[in-house]
Amino acid sequence: MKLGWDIFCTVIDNYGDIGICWRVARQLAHEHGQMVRLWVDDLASFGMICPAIDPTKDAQAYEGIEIRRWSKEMPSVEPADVVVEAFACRVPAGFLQAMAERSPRPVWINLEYFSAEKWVAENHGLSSPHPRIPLTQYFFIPGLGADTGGLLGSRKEIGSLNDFQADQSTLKTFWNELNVPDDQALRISLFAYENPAIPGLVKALKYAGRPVRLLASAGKSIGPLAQSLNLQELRAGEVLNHGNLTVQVLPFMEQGRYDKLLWACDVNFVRGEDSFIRAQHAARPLVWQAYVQEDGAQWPKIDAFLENYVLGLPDHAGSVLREAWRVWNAGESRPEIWLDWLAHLPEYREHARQWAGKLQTWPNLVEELVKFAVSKV
Ligand code: TRH
Repeated sequence: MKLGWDIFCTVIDNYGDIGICWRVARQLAHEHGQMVRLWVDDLASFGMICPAIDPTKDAQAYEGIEIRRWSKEMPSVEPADVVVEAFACRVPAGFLQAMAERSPRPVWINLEYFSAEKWVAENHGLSSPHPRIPLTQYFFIPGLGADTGGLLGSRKEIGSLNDFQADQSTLKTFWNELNVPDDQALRISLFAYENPAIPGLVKALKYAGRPVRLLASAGKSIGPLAQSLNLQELRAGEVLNHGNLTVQVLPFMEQGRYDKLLWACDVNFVRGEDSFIRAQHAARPLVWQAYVQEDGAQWPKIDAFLENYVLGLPDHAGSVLREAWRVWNAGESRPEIWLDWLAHLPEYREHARQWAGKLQTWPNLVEELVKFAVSKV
């Protein structure tokens, strides 16, 4: 069933909010034939992950999706069949009124952040009637396993991952384009916040006993990375050699290319929400830095995820992984933990492969969204 969708996205901070909305929009349009209009309040951030859009335009179309600047003065438009407020952002009062007056009324969805916590299955799909207007909103919550909103990931893109990872000539071209030599070094991508744990990791990588190339994305992690190399600053394109460790700073790149970086690397350090989910699909060992929330609300999320993720790992490998993730999220500079963790990489690699396979058997976020919307229109 072809439905029209209005997706509203406010960029609170960083790139995850628009990163997720852009994926949802593309998968809806390209894999489910849906008509999507994406409203974004910060087109400059959008332009970072999708340089093909023009951040100065109020309205444009790209990849079959209508992209609209969401500013205070919202034009008067007829709401679509489905209205998605991403991450509890709020549509303007006038638009809400237009939704109430529309016949039939749109399916109104609040798309929440992912969590592996148990409350997700209990709350996913619940409805919340508006106190004054005749509209009901539904909570759509991504999570792990049945009874949740599932995990975000284009079936088409994930389907091409195995071929990409197995095709030496594709990989070679990919690395060439990033000026990364075709050598035997362990390639580790680094996308993190200003994490004080970085110096401890860098120290351990210097003593890893094998060549390592740390591919750091330009952005927040560069300060502590420079500090760990006794430098004032580091710029995109710089390559520094410290014995067995080479540090290379990558420019911030188009989203699809960043996904491929995760597929191509041996290990991925990721953050927030979207890169975290991408790294799980990439079937490679990962370390996650959660977005810090008030009152340490990120810790139950980290624990709940690890509770699921370490299942099936041998006891010692599992506890080393837990400790490494704890240290990384607590911002502790502890080289010895990383040396232990490096020793377990072959087990983590096999485990990551199995985990990625398991994800494919769980609900797919956009497929669930479509089913849900169709059941309510
Ligand atoms: O940027 P983030 O820290 O976003 C976070 C989270 O979404 C968090 O949940 C939210 O509350 C907070 O923002 C406000 O990390 P995340 O989620 O991984 O999003 C990064 C996006 O940027 C993702 O779509 C991948 C993309 N990206 C690129 O397109 N190119 C790049 O070079 C890199 C490094 C990332």
